[in-house]
Amino acid sequence: MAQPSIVVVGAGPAGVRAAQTLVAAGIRPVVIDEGRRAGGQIYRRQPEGFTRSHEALYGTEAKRARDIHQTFDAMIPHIDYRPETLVWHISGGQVWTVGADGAHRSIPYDGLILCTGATDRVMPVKGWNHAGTYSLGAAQIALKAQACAIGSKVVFLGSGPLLYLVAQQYVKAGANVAAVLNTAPASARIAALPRLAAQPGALWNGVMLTIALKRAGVAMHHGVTPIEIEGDAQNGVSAVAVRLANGREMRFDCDAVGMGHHLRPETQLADLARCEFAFDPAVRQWLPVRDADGRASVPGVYLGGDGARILGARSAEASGTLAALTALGDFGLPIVAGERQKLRRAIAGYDRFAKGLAQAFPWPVAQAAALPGDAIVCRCESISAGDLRAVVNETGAREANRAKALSRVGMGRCQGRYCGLAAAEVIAAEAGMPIETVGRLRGAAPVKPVAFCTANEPEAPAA
Ligand SMILES: Cc1cc2nc3c(=O)[nH]c(=O)nc-3n(C[C@H](O)[C@@H](O)[C@H](O)COP(=O)(O)OP(=O)(O)OC[C@H]3O[C@@H](n4cnc5c(N)ncnc54)[C@H](O)[C@@H]3O)c2cc1C
Repeated sequence: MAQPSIVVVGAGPAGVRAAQTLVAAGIRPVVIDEGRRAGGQIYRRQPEGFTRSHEALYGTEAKRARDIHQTFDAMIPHIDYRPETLVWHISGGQVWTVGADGAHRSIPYDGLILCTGATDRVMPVKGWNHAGTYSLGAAQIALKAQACAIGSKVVFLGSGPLLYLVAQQYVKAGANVAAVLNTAPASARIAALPRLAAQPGALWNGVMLTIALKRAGVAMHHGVTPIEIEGDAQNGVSAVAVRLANGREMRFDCDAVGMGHHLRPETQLADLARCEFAFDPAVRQWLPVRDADGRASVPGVYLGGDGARILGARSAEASGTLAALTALGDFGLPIVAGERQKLRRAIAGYDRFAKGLAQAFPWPVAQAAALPGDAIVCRCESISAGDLRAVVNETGAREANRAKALSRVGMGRCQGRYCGLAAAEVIAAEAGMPIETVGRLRGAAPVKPVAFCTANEPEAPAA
């Protein structure tokens, strides 16, 4: 076969390492990323002209960030790099893209390596639709990319490692953090310690974050039950009301909330590529199936990084490399013997740690069942928990896509990225069914909105 044409989607740690592996083997891959600059989420770069150092921006991860950025920059002459380009569909052996210039292209591939990363996993709270409520990731992006805080007095609410990381980044940047409110009980973190010990460095970083927040005098509570994010349409968020683990109710005044419960893989492109999915009870999510070497269930499609399973940035580098090596091997190109085995072993360690994180920061399932009827679940379409429950009870819709069709939950701009998992929990609780029987919202093209004029343009050949 002539040199295979390989497309890598995503230029985060997984995509960068996948592309680097291909380039080292003499392939010139197409690398597509929606972002203006490569780096992905954790190593998100500031726009040109901003001058904060890697150390100021990435703290303990500065060295790795610099390495990823320099590796990518050095690789640009050897790849077909398409920044600010959204892959909005995959079909017929082609990825369909729209670029910042509005141009629409379809790119055929022999091999496709999906390194699409993650988004926040969010459990709704009554009042989270008030202006000033951001996901944790968005709160971090504001700080990392633009040096802006989301408010002048911020409460962080939810669970997961990002809760503490972003709060500490805000403190370090001089922002006023009113409280860190963790829905996970302290006992969960203690029970998870044996698994978390699989990555002692990461565990230590987590401990240091908590110590830094304590030293900064930030109020921190575990095992909280959110009651409401208070506010009004005129002024936005004004406070967060919660029940503490000891049963006492408390209000924390604030003008912004950063909220999230760890992450979910960004799987819509894998879905459009017709990859098989399997339910993972540890995280209560449907994830694309991949074998130990990164192959998806569809020949020629490979999965790397958090887009397949949330295992963190270091694992993303390893699994991106592994996916590319596997693709090379499948195309009959030579690869170093033993390399894949080393990567598989490393990924197994990250996997154990990730299971520890899932145990330490459980998704607050009971919160979905207890959501008041007027609490919004789908912010894009303003669908409340009551609307969704009515559809379940009045129409018998107990499958996620059916409930979507009848209620419009997950039908807006985010295509269910932010509400899909919570909506499934609301349906499962109302119908008294196990969550896996509700299924998952199917990915649909376009995965993100594209302009009508763009979609209507005739197909143009790849540049
Ligand atoms: C908002 C956010 C902040 C995070 N911050 C941290 C942190 O500070 N520390 C930490 O340890 N972990 C953080 N994480 C976890 C983080 O995702 C890492 O585990 C790591 O970045 C994963 O690497 P990756 O290459 O798999 O994905 P990412 O780094 O997420 O890269 C995926 C890339 O794919 C691109 N992409 C996705 N879909 C498409 C599409 N349809 N078309 C074109 N391009 C697409 C995205 O633009 C992105 O650049 C964060 C996650 C999120 C969602």
